[in-house]
Formats: sequence, structure tokens, C-alpha cells
Amino acid sequence: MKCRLCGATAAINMRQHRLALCAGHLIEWVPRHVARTIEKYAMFTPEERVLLAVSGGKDSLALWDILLRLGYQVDGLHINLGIEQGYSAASQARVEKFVATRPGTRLYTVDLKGQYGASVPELVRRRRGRKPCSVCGLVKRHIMNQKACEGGYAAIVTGHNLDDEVAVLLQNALHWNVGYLARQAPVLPPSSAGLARKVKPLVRLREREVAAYALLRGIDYIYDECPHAQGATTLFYKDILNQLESRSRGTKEMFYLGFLRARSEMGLPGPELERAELHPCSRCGQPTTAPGLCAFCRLWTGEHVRESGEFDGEF
Ligand code: Q46
Ligand code: ZN
Ligand code: ZN
Repeated sequence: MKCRLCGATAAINMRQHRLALCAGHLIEWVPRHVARTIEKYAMFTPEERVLLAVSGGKDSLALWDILLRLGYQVDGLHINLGIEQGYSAASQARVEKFVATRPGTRLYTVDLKGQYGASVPELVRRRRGRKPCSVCGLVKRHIMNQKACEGGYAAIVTGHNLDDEVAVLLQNALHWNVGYLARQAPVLPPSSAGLARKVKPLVRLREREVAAYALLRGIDYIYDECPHAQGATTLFYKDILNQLESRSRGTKEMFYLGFLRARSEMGLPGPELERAELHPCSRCGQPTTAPGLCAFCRLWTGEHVRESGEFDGEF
């Protein structure tokens, strides 16, 4: 297979784009593609400061590299969740290594146990019955929103790619989870003061394209999955979608982009829909629908936390 632009040996063949590219052309094509996505969905402008959630995985580190190369004002936020088997320590090491080779890049690190008093596994043990990813997601969303608002950032940026988004879409569509479907979008506008806009610039790129970019750029990212990701339903849905894709090229784009188009054409509720009334949490001040404390604060106080359904200022 040859690069369509220069005839050299192709590093990747992107069948859905009918485009094969060599290593040199791929690392130029990916940032241009991301820049078009940012502009198409009006995610943010070069004048705005944005905060990227950086896990140490390929998506967030590749996205940081891309945004820096494109000249955006992007700072990183890493949360050390204290996950077992050395996973959190190894993740933080990758993030710090990335920053060390990019002088002037700002990284905020939050150590959950050191700054709040307990790691995710410890919180899960205290809250028997709650799943690790549910606690972890709540913690990450809360801290990201808090740091973005405190730092005056225009948006929170995350590295979700197309494969992540279609897997969640399939899961939500199968369960007709209308509330989640309404909030699934490349851009989520803030629903109230005290909440930050959320954007996903990799939403038009596939996992293997992001991985190829990270590899070719020499980014050292954490290959291992979090020990809690094994057996996660998202991986199951990704597998099903890969099978569908192998039968019919472009299924993932058709499903995801078709969903966004159908929602706007049919006038179905989108991320801008009216939401339940929010009021500030009496402990941390972040917006919540819950009376009194938000779901995050109740994690630490021993009050009952509902497994899902409560809008804690996040989606
Ligand atoms: S880190 Fe946290 Fe993920 Fe691990 S515990 Fe689950 S949500 S799988 S992205
Ligand atoms: Zn080429
Ligand atoms: Zn709170």
C-alpha cells in the first residue's frame, strides 16, 4: 500500500476515508483533521484558554500534542486516582514525561488520596455496592469542572475518540436512555453558571488512527488498561461495532454522524435542552439537582449516593 500523497510506503490505510498515508503525511494530516473538527463544531478558538483532562493514555497525550502543535492555549489536568497494580503511578509518570519534553507546558496534578483523603479503591470499599467506574467517573467529572471554573478556562477538553463515542451511543440506544442520548454530543454547552463547556476534538478520529499518531510522534503512553476496565461493557460494545465495521465499511461514522444529524433534523432534545433546576452544593458550591450536598460531597460524608440518575452538574 502506498501513500496517496507521495507514493512512499503507507503507515496506515484509513478505508473509511479512502486514504492511505505514510508516517510523515499522517502526522501532518491528523492535526489538520482535528483543527477542522474544532472549527466545525465551534469547540473553542485560539484566543480561549482550555483545560485538557490527561490520563496518560494515548488519546489524551496525542490530543495534547496536537493542540500544542496547532497553537491552542491548552493546559493539562491529571488526577491521580490511586488505582491499584501500579496503574495510577505509571499513568502519572507518562504524563510527567510528556510535559518534561515540552517546556512551558502547564500541568496541574491532583492526588485524590493526598488532597481529598481517599483513593478510588478506598472510596469503593467504603461505598459497598457502587462500581469503581461509577465512583471514578463522578470524582473525575467533579474535579475537572472545579479546576476549569477556578482557573477561568473556557472549556474542558477530553480525548474521547470515535470508537469511544459509538460504543456509548450503541449502549444508550439499546437501553433507550433518552437523557444520556440527549447529552451525547461533541460539544456540551454549560447548563448553568459554575459549569464548564465540554468538548471532544477527537470525536471524528478512530482509536487506531490516534494510536498510530501517538506512536509515530514518539509519545510514551500507558498501554495497559486500567484493571477495572477489563470486562467493562464499553469494550463489549466496541467489539460488536468492530464486527459490524468489518462487514460494512464506515458503519461507525454512519451511526454516530447519522445520530447527530437525525437529532437536529427531527428536533429531538439535544444537549441544550432545559434541565432540572440546579442550585449550589452546600459544601463545595458546585451546581447540583440534589438537595443539600452534591453527589461528590456525599461520597466523603457517608450520606447515601444514588447509583445513577441524579444530575450532579455533569453528564
Ligand atoms: S480509570 Fe476509572 Fe476508567 Fe479505571 S476505574 Fe473505570 S473509569 S476504567 S476510564
Ligand atoms: Zn506520504
Ligand atoms: Zn459538593
